[in-house]
Amino acid sequence: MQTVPPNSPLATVDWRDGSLLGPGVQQSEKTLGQLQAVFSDRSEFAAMDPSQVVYRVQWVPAEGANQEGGLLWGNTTIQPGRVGDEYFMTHGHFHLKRDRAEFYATVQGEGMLVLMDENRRGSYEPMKPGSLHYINGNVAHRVVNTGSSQLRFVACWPTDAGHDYGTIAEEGFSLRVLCRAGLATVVRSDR
Ligand code: PAN
Ligand code: ZN
Repeated sequence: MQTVPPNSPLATVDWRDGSLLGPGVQQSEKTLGQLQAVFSDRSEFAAMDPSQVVYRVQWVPAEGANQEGGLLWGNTTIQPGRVGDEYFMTHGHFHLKRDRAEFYATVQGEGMLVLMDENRRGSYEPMKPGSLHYINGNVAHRVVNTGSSQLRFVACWPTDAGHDYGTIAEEGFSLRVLCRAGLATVVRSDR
């Protein structure tokens, strides 16, 4: 009988921090300067170094770009920090294909997953190691690092979801997470 050789796994996840290793792994980073539209305190923002990295993303495509029915796997690492009272966070987005859902699961650190539907109804979920979050389609999502160490989470989302950053850059989220008297506090932020 002939033995059957295995295929290689897509990549390796280091479960200590959620990071990805493998030839197909891609990465990007967002600096403070690229997040000008999202922080509310413009004068504090202007005094900070725009080249400072706020978060890094890794992902591995499992199928060709925009493949309907395909999935992507990735992770995000958000540095601790604040612009004035407002914690470092991701830009946040709706998916371009609005009905595409997503999973997030926290590996390290603490934070908030901030959600907003297309009628600007906001909600949020605390993130801590092990917390699993399901993001419905048609819901914008952003992660805020409210802790004093890196916040790291893994994610799985449809290959053809895409990212609509423009709506958030123009209209913002309806909730903001601020440090008030040393505590992470969620406030309304309607425009
Ligand atoms: C995540 C996010 C990642 C970075 O992979 O893209 O956390 O956040 P922004 O895309 O808002 O900058 C995801 O939600 N993908 O769909
Ligand atoms: Zn997403």
